[in-house]
Amino acid sequence: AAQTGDTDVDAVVVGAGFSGLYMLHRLRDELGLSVKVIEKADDVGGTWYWNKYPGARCDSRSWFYCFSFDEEIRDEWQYSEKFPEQPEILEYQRFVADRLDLRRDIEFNTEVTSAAFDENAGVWNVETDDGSTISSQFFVPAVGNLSKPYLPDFDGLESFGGEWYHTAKWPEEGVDLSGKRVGLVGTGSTGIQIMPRLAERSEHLTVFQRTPNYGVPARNEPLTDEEWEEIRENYEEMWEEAHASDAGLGFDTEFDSIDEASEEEIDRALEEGWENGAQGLLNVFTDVMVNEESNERVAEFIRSKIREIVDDPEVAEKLVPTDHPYGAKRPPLTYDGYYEKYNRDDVELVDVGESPIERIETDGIRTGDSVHDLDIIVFATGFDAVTGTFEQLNIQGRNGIDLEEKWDAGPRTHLGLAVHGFPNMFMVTGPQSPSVLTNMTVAIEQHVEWISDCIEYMLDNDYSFIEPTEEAENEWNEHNDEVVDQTLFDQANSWYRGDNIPGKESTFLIYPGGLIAYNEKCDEVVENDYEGFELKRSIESAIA
Ligand code: NA7
Repeated sequence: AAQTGDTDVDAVVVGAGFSGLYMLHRLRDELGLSVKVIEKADDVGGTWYWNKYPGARCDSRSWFYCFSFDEEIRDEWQYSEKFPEQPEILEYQRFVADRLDLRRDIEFNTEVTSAAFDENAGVWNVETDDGSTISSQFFVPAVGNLSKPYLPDFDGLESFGGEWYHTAKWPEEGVDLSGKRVGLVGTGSTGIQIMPRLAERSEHLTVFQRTPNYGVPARNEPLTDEEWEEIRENYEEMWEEAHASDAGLGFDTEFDSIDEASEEEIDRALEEGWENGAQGLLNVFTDVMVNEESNERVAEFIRSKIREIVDDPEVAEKLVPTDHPYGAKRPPLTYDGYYEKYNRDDVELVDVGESPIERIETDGIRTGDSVHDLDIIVFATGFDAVTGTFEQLNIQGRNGIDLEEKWDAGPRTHLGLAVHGFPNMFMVTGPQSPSVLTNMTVAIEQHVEWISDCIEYMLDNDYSFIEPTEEAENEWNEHNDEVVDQTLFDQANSWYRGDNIPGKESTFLIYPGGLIAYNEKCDEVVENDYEGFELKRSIESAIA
């Protein structure tokens, strides 16, 4: 084996969410490496540890929002609903961690403050907030895509007389909303999930919406034992289908394009999609994200549904999205009657697209001439997504190359897995990989397996260092640009492109070609002996 020798462990993994847990299992239990996972929180769970806000749920169907790699674990777990709620997903990860005895190699309550590659010794030095440094041969940030919360820099927030919370840092003990006038800022997937709970539990709710979104009902429901029996009977094939599908959920689309069907057939498919819930409406036309006409047909259908549900026509018009194509911003699913809640007398919608939030005052939020009096403000204002999560680790590669600087004009990676200048660093669901455009657990399994197979190949062939070439990285970048140019994604200001963060370069952060094309590309690289990567046996040759 070609381990570099003088290191504390063979691999340091950052994060104990889905990615870090499976990475630890593969490297430790399949390859026999020594691994240390460093986790900021006091438990496993990642995204599902932090996002404890009421109504937090996964928009992927539950039987696919878990691991498939271990048949026993797969068949033993049973989610209680079609779309799992946060506490249950957290419970699932705890179950996996215990079953695979993962906790003993996880250092909880510890934050990585920096990670630097020492090109003289050929090792990674990972510093943590307790003042210690761990050295390792491999460095694997498995930090998810949405782990750096974003709070806009509102003037006057410190003068607010009430309480305020960001949804991604919701307190463990919850928030007492009874009798309170609550303000909700943001109507992305998170705002849409929490809104009905806030409406039900508070005295009065004011929703501050900047951009209306295309909410489609999830049609969440409990899953019975009989339904689970049926799932388990077909689980193997279902998983095969999910792994071989573009979004990791095994859906078939109804029509290739808008011209392929009659008006009646399309109406029927749209109605069915709406009634069936889930991501049904994304699957009516194969070309929904590349053909404006197909897209507009779906968008117009959703607008008509919002107008049907919301009683007050003025409120309905504010909720109807017209500024961007369907799916160009992350299309949210709605739960607990989201649009219906706007028919309540104690719910008010404020259009801050028209009249922006000017400042926060002692009594509440000021927009234009009026102050909206509030006791509690809930910020569902999102994340510095995809790149932000990796950049916050302060990663330095060879010769002090800083990852954040390197990505200043947008991320540069090979396959979203590795970065030129950063030997032996592997990212799980990094920028320019399919990640959040797919069902994350499927994307994670593919990535973790690719990474551990690569490390196994290195050990078997006496290689100590691996790094993608600059040329391969440039090609991957160009390919990403080419694919995204064919889509409608550039017609929205979205976190997919970093547009939500002031000063962040606007560039598409995720591989937009789907899992099928992506997996083929990853397999091809392996078949061609890690084409696009340089493999080295000594540090001298690695930094030459
Ligand atoms: P998102 O999707 O980034 O949503 C953030 C929301 O906050 C969105 O409605 C924003 O409006 C709004 N926002 C952000 N800044 C402001 C200011 N300054 N004033 C008013 N409104 C503002 O984050 P989520 O947490 O909902 O979802 C993230 C992902 O998690 C989700 O897509 C799933 O993949 C899971 P905007 O649309 O920018 O006008």
